[in-house]
Amino acid sequence: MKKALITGITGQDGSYLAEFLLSMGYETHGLIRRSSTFNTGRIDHLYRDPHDPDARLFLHYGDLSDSGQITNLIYNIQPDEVYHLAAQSHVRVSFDMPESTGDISGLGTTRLLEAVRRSGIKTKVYQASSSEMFGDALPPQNEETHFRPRSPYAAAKVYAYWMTVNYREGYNMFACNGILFNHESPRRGETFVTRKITRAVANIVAGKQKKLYLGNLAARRDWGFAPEYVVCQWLILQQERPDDYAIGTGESHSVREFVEIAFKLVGVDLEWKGKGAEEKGVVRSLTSALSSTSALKTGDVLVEIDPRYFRPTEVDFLCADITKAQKKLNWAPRVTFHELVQIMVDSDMELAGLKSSGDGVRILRQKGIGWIGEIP
Ligand code: NDP
Ligand code: GDR
Repeated sequence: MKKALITGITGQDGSYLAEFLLSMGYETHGLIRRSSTFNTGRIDHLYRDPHDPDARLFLHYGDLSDSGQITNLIYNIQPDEVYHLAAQSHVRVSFDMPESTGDISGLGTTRLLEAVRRSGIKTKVYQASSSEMFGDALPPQNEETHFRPRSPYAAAKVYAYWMTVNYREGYNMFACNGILFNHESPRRGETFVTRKITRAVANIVAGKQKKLYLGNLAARRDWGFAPEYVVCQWLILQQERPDDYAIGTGESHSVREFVEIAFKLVGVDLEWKGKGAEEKGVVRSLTSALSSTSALKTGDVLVEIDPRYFRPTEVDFLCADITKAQKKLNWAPRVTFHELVQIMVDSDMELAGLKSSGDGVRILRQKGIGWIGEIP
């Protein structure tokens, strides 16, 4: 039985990856941080009492700032594969916490690579690199595009990227970078823009929230569906040679488009009024079903700009060129942008206590995305 260690197992990607690796028969270990309240909500459904002879998921306390414990875990577990996903992953927050972001998202990778090197164990390492590293490099971006990081987070990830390449070349380690473009899901953290939008849409329809406050509506991102991307993380480590891959959809959309589609899916047609920080999303019309079941009415202002969400330096336009991944990993995304929004809106409608369209689940069934039956 192969053994894997996932750092960041309690996060969006870590939880889907754990599900995937367990379904592939792996003994799966995860690094978790001690916190004063439970932080394992995304993986609780996978957990079994470790005394259970069939248990294959094991959690270990640790922190990326603690190299002793990381070294310890590598020695004790002797994993075949390490998926290094843990990071301070919020770009806006990295401007408030540049030093600790560098420590965790940058140096954390060095601590892990060094632990693997010193252990002498032939462990393959996946580094969660990011399209944010491209910064203001023109789209489409691929493995050859120069990095021009525009945030403390991106700068830390560029450092981690090069350390991964360095350990591969210097010590002959099987160490790879997946340069993943934005990927989302019902399990996405609530402060990332997609989830913030779908959650707000559902709460506004449910009468639990009045408005959605956002920052830069013009930013364009290449948004894909997270469960499909964790398969790539695994595929990257199954290749004959270690290498780096850009993973995305090859399509880019603005935050504004995401907002419009999400509202449209629940029956709200929005129009935009004003410019810049004064721009507002106003109800142009509602479906008759929605006008009879909610307190919403034409002319309501549902979206406003709050400059607090602007970043000192923004990444304007990301769009992936995935030629290499298509060719070498034989991978292509199946869930489209519109379907992604549908899946997330449906899930948040249900969380808000409302009936969803059911189309999100239908899409997943249709596409045969089976192993993530419990997607939300
Ligand atoms: P999340 O923010 O959902 O998860 C981050 C994980 O890192 C959590 O498990 C968190 O633990 C853990 N973590 C944070 N700080 C530490 C620390 N000091 N020690 C140990 N663990 C820590 O991120 P995603 O799942 O979305 O992303 C996974 C990785 O991929 C990240 O490195 C991210 O930067 C990168 N990435 C993500 C993309 C995306 O679009 N999602 C795109 C490209 C790269 P806790 O639950 O306790 O907070
Ligand atoms: P990003 O994701 O910074 O691309 O990093 P995020 O969803 O935070 O922002 C995407 C774009 O939306 C704009 N935006 C807002 N963002 C947030 N969070 N909140 C708002 O209210 C808001 N309004 C507009 C942002 O300015 C930005 O342009 C994510 C993370 O998962 C990283 O860890 C990962 O590396 C990259 O994706 C690829």
